[in-house]
Amino acid sequence: MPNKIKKPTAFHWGSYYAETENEKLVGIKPYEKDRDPSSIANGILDSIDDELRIKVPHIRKGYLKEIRKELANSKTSITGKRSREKRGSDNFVPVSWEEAIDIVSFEMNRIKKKYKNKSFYAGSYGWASAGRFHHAQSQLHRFFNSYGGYTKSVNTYSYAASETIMPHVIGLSYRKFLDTHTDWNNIKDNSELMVMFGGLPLKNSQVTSGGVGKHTTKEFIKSCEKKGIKFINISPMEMEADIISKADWIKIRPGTDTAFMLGVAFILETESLVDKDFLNKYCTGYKIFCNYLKGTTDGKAKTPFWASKITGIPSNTIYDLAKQMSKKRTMITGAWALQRQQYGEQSHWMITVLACMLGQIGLPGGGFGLGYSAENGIGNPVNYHKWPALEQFQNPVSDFIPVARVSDMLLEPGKGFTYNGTELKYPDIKLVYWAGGNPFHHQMNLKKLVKAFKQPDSIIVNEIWWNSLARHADIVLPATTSLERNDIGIRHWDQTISPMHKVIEPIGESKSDYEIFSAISAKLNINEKFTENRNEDQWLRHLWEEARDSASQADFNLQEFDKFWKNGFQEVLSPTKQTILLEEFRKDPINNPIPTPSGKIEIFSKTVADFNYDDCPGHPTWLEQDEWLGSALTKQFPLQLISGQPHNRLHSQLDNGSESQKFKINGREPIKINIKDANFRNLNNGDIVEIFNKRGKCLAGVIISNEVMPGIVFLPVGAWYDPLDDGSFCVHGNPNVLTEDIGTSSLAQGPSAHSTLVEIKKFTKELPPITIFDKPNIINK
Ligand SMILES: Nc1nc2c(c(=O)[nH]1)N[C@H]1C(S)=C(S)[C@@H](COP(=O)(O)OP(=O)(O)OC[C@H]3O[C@@H](n4cnc5c(=O)[nH]c(N)nc54)[C@H](O)[C@@H]3O)O[C@H]1N2
Ligand SMILES: Nc1nc2c(c(=O)[nH]1)N[C@H]1C(S)=C(S)[C@@H](COP(=O)(O)OP(=O)(O)OC[C@H]3O[C@@H](n4cnc5c(=O)[nH]c(N)nc54)[C@H](O)[C@@H]3O)O[C@H]1N2
Ligand SMILES: [Mo]
Repeated sequence: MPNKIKKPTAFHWGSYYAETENEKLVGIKPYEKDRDPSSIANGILDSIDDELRIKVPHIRKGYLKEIRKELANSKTSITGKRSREKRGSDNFVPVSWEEAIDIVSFEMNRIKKKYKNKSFYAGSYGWASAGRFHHAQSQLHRFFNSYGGYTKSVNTYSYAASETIMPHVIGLSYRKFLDTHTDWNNIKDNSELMVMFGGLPLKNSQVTSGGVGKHTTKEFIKSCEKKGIKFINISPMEMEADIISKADWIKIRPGTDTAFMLGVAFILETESLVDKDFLNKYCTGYKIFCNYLKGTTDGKAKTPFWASKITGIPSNTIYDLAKQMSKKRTMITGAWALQRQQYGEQSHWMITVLACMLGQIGLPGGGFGLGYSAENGIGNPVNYHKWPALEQFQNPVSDFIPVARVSDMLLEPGKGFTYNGTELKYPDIKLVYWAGGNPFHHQMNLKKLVKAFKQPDSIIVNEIWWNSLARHADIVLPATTSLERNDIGIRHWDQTISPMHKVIEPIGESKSDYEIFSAISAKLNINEKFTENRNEDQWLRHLWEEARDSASQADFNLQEFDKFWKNGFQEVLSPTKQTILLEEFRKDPINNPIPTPSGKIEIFSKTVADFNYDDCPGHPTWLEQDEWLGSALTKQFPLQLISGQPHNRLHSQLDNGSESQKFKINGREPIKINIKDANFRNLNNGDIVEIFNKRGKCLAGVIISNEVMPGIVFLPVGAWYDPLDDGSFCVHGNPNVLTEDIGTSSLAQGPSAHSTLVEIKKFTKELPPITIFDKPNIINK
């Protein structure tokens, strides 16, 4: 009889039972209470022990040769000479853990002595895996803070522009803002109209950072439709949620939402549909904004006709929508994608202003929300609770970068940049340490990143698979997946607590990030500080005890650790009341002011205006992006590329697994294109095309689809970067060879991926092979 065992676990995309037979992973079955489980999990079954797993430490050949020589003569000749040109193309040499740890600690020591801690970059953005303890970034930051600190990164790729501007507008931290979104039950019971900029991308609600217990978003959308709520999708794309909700589709040119909303605002103002009492009592700066709206300040009234020319939407549609919105209990939603573009700050701010003009903020089913369905957690009814996390210690280094500015930092040390009212300089980075993220997936303009990665002396990476990041490193340390270690899955947007059992032994000699940093910290004499003398089991018990303490303070109980571990998934924190964004403020703005300078919602922000940024003025403003469907560049590159999230994986994770691979076309990532644009270019389903602009090109397989409007193509992110030539040509379909690496504005400096124009043609030459799923060249010395 095979020995079949089933154990609970959790991923960002759900809670599951992992099944093993004779200690091999054979199945992944969803948690029985999850009625809408995600199939992303299937991708782990055939990738967990595939030939791309990194099984032992590896060091790039040229680097190893130099550093071995230095180590041998370390008393006489520490030159610090590190050749970098072959990064990304060199052979790799397997080494023992002992030697790898010796080399890492030698290099860290050398750089700390010579250049100080600010020359370490451990901003290391990325989603890593679910689990409170083995969270790669937390481990990395704790490790570096134990060693005197590092240059860090701030904000996210997800919503940098929004998370920087919104605190100026509504005062709340972004975390608090997202936590207190009006919940789906409240929307279902009270809303009449949902006006959605960027729709509700249901494919995205398969995940929540830290994990999902039960997927609920689809059910909520269905029940809202059944209740008779009217949905309007203003987007370049129509997706599953729009079909389920029977949404009307208003096709908008990407990047023009602010102009569209100004057109709506113009009608509200000129037809006296504005809630004046709300604006007086709860907002500041409407008058200044209104001067802009009516054209007093710039000579251009933002009429529906004006908006129509920019957005491509008929003026009467804009007019009708304004009327409808003013008559109904209206929830306005904005996708995060709206602000992942140049001047991305404007659209989310303008959504807030529009909601202020309607005066329904703080009322049941009214107001606005940003990111519904971007993750299952947004608006998921749950009693929010602050859970304990691994202590990361204080970072003594004050240098930081806005996260998406990583290439600029590496390429231009010492150069000045602005961020949220401050003027800063890029530090001179000598060592980059990445754990739990993949910049060769997430960074705009990959050719530039390849160049940037050639700047520092050393690049160290903890990775699971031989993806493009591992191949661009000097030292590659093999990390375990979450199925090869014990952990605890808890997240504040979800009611399910998951014990995450170790299911199989680590593949090869891979180690958890905790074990890796414990080993290095022993060499650096910071082991006690880093580990506090606890092993994995002791840490889990310690964190669980902290969770129990915080639970009892919040008046609920958690079982003792051993029972929790044995009993499996637990449901906690069911909500006692519905959440409405800014409800307390609405009820009593004098006693519950919001923490903006005025205590009110800032339609005009003096703080932002005083920063004097042309690219982010003091109130929401229509600013024309360098690349959009109305720009002169469309003569050369007439299509706008939306590189959104993939439905069948999380970013680049599990792209080597079957769940991602089965959708590839001739091995290439699929690109969606409207029939008109396909016919014009003589393209058919299944053709391989070259997508190109002045920055780069990539190949992809054609899907003709009426989900995308004419003028738009949709190529998901996450195909493992498989470069040819100088790095600007990806034969597999990574859209980030095409995207521009510019900040959203001087304010947030966020990523601007969606502001990208391209052209497409059939690829008629011999297809270059995909090589990223073959092992890199590994030699034995
Ligand atoms: N063009 C374009 N680009 C984009 C976006 C876009 O819309 N368009 N979206 C952006 C957004 S919103 C985001 S959030 C980013 C996402 O970018 P990332 O978060 O960097 O992408 P992931 O593929 O999730 O990378 C996670 C990496 O961690 C590794 N990993 C997983 N678990 C562990 C672990 O326990 N230990 C270690 N050491 N490693 C582990 C995985 O193998 C994987 O390589 O991409 C951004 N990039
Ligand atoms: N399956 C899966 N789910 C994920 C992820 C994943 O990798 N896989 N990643 C997660 C992460 S890290 C994040 S940050 C979220 C991201 O969540 P989002 O940023 O919301 O997701 P996107 O898929 O980039 O875009 C959502 C929609 O916005 C539309 N859109 C793009 N530009 C514009 C515009 O200018 N105007 C209008 N009106 N609409 C526009 C797109 O057509 C798309 O339909 O998703 C999360 N969910
Ligand atoms: Mo994200």
